[in-house]
Amino acid sequence: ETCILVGAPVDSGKRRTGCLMGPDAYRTAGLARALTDLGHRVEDRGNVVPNRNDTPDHPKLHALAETIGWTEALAEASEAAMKDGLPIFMGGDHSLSLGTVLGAMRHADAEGRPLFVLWLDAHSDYHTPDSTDSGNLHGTPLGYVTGRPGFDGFPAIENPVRHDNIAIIGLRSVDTPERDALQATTIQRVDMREIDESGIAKPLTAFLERVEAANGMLHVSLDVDFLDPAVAPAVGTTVPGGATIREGHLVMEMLHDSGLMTSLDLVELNPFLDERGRTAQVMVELAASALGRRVFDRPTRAY
Ligand code: DIR
Ligand code: MN
Ligand code: MN
Ligand code: MN
Repeated sequence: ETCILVGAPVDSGKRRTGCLMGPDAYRTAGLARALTDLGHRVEDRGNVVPNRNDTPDHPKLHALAETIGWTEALAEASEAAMKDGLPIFMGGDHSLSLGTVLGAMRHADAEGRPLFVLWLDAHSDYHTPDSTDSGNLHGTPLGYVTGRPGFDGFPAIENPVRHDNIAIIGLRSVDTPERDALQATTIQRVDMREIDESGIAKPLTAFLERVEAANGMLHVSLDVDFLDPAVAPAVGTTVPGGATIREGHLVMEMLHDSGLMTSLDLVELNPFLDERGRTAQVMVELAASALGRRVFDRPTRAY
């Protein structure tokens, strides 16, 4: 496999700064080396630069123009990287997925295949610019790519990701307007209670079977706060009661075994909040599991 590392030092999607240091933290934690050790070819394309954008300041939305500029630039970088291999976007806050998923959508359209999205996150990120209370656009990418209204100034969504093609796993902080909107869709919503009751493999297996049956492409977006803050503290929006390290690795190993993942975001790491880079290291280990690291070979695939 050719892994294409793309730095996306996006810090405009919320008010607390520091995610701009994410790409270099992943480089320092040895992401490229972990992947070459697994036998992959690795190309680091450096960091994307946002387009210039002159949209005026918005009374509620934080850093709207900058986020539009990132969305345009990252959509192009994403579409281009997907032609050449499996892109791993080193974030950057979650607003970077406005662009990376858009690029994946364009690539999938060109290939004539449906795009599926797996969102690993404490939050649902299903807001629109109208429904968000915080004004933080990192809470909106799933609203954007599914074609919800209100994204004035952003690239138009021509062929939205279908609700049936999305799973969100790890949920435990969903704002009321998101909750109401989500419950009216067929998006697969896996909250921590479901994980506690049935295990994380069962809902993931059901989702991957749907991806495979549709010959879909699969974009995976891994938010640091999917994990419990005890093991991954370096994120601005920690929510207690998250996934364990082993649940994280199981998801990643199953993704690898499925052979279905075609692009990956690593988002919301804020190295400024970390202690000796430990959260960056955890994210690198998870990425390695998604790209084939295992304890022993398995005779059959796990999903
Ligand atoms: C929250 C935060 N729902 C908001 N979202 C986060 O500001 O709209 N997503 N942190 O990962
Ligand atoms: Mn391709
Ligand atoms: Mn998120
Ligand atoms: Mn989150």
